[in-house]
Amino acid sequence: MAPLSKYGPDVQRVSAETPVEDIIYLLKRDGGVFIRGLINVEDVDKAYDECRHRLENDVEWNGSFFPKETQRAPGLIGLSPTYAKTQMMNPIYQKVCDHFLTTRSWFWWGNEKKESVSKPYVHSCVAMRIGPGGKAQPLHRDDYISHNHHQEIDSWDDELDRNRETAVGLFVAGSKVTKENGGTQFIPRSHLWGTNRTSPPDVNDCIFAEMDKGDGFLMLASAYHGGGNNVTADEERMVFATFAIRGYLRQEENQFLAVSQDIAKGYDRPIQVFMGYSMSDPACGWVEEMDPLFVLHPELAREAGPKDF
Ligand SMILES: O=C(O)CCC(=O)C(=O)O
Ligand SMILES: [Fe+2]
Repeated sequence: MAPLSKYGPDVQRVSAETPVEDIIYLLKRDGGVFIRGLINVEDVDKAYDECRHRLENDVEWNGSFFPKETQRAPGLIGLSPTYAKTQMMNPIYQKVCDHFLTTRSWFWWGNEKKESVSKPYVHSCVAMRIGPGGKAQPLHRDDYISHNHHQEIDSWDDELDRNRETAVGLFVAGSKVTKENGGTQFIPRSHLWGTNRTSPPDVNDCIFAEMDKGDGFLMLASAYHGGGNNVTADEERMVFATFAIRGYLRQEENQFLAVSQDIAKGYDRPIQVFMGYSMSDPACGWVEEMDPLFVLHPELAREAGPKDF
């Protein structure tokens, strides 16, 4: 990975017009990058309206991962078509996920050498609103969910690290997000750390994901981070969080149960595929030995019919 000298050493804030290659470079270097104005403010407001009822009727979390002041709205695909279309399917996010999370492997099939390509799909989609007084989350790596175990590295190597990440996150600001109202705490370059470090992640090493409404923060799931402290008297910090994962790993949020088939049927094909109504090649995800897309589109059964993987 050749360094791009136009970028200073800090975690960068780039515009949505930045070439995606640069964004990928910055993620490999720093583990996270801010994209200013990633999502139209009107679309963010609409997505907020579509999930507000769920947020406001949330059940208090029992444990330390979320403070009682944080209200969540999981299952965003079922709640907010605007979120699904404008955030989860955002073209920059999709390209970044394709880059980090597509798995290519070859294997013998008798005498034949076969290659399989498994594409990423959605892992979880949750809106999180931290209310006044909410305490910071423990710093964590989101890929602990997938038992990802890391070797310590000095810098990213395109060949050696092609399968390093299991998931990629996108946080979109649904309100102004500041250090004071609970902006995500994030340790730059901690995606390079080994799992077996003997000291815990230190909040003094964090930067804060301060954003205007509609800005995005892309983050590799191996980077240490956590929701921040909301020390304000009256501000709510609203963020939409999307994660995508390699196609052969289990989704964090089970989209087949979280989103009704009727709602899934109403979405267009790329969203259905990204939700998991698709095969992870060569052979994960089938139903009746067929591509699961046929469940939403029975007319595809003949075309999808049982065949070699
Ligand atoms: O609320 C945030 O800023 C981060 C949330 C988070 O890291 C998580 O829920 O895993
Ligand atoms: Fe997290």
